[in-house]
Amino acid sequence: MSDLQKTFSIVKPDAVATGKAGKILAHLEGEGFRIVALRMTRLSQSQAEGFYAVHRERPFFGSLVKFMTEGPVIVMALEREDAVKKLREVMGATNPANAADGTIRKLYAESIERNSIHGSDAPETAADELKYFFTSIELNQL
Ligand code: 3AN
Repeated sequence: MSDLQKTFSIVKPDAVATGKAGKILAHLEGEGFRIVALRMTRLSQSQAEGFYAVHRERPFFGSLVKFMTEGPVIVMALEREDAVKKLREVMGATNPANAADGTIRKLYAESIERNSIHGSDAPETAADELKYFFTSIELNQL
């Protein structure tokens, strides 16, 4: 049995705006994730640019930042065994057209950009992304 691990997730603006946030949270809890910390917020331009800095040379960067700042999002710290890898499985492929049946993106995403959920892609990324949005007290108090 592996140890509990934390990962970072965002319910993106498309999913919040279309009333899918509750279903996505229920889906995550149903897959064994515990919600450790959660906040509704609206990303500023500089917060979104900083968060997606690894993608700044990609052609879709400007559009991605515009999308991520268009409305409220829900940022979350999630915990379970093997959380980083498991969240990526439960989310499904980046492009919902390629996502497996039953995954969150297959069920709820609109397009490769408006794809309803973010999940950290590796344990090191998860640590950085959790720190970007939450204090150590918020991540450890409950
Ligand atoms: P994932 O979210 O599956 O980790 P990344 O890290 O490659 O995928 O991309 C980050 C975000 O950038 C995606 N969630 C999506 O919103 C957007 N994105 C990725 N690829 C494209 C693309 N080809 N066109 C438009 N947006 C994209």
